[in-house]
Amino acid sequence: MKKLLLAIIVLITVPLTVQAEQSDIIVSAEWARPILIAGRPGSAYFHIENNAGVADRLTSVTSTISPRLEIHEHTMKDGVMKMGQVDFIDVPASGSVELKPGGYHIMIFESTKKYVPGDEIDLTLTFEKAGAIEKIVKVMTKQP
Ligand SMILES: [Cu+2]
Repeated sequence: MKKLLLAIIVLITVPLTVQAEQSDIIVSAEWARPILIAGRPGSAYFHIENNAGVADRLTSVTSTISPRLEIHEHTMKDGVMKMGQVDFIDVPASGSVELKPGGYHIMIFESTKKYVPGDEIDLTLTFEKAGAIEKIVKVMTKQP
C-alpha cells in the first residue's frame, strides 16, 4: 500500500515539476563587456531561442547593478553606424535572435562600480509570454 501511494505521488508530482521549470525561451551564450570605470556604459549580449510555436518578445532587462538598462540596436544610416534604444526585441516562433556587437545589445548605464573580466552581472530578462528569466552573465573582453 505504501509503495502504491508513493507511485501515485510520483506520478502526480513529477509532470507538474517538469512543466514548472520548462520555458519555451532558452537564453544562452551570455557575456558582458568590462566596465572599467564605475558609471561608464557597459553592454551585454546573449542568444535567445524560442521553442514555442508562437512569437515572443523581450520587453525589458533589469539588474541589481544599475537602475538603468536599455535595449539597443545598431543601424546603418547613410553609411554611418548608429545605435539607439528600442522598446523590445521580437523573437520569432520556433526561431532565434542573437544579441551581438554591431547588432542588438543591452546597455548598462550608471553602474555603481567597475566590472572586470571574471566578474559577474545579474540580468533579469522579461518576455511578454515566457515571463522573467534570470541570468548570471560573466564579464569577458570578447565574445566567447
Ligand atoms: Cu547601445
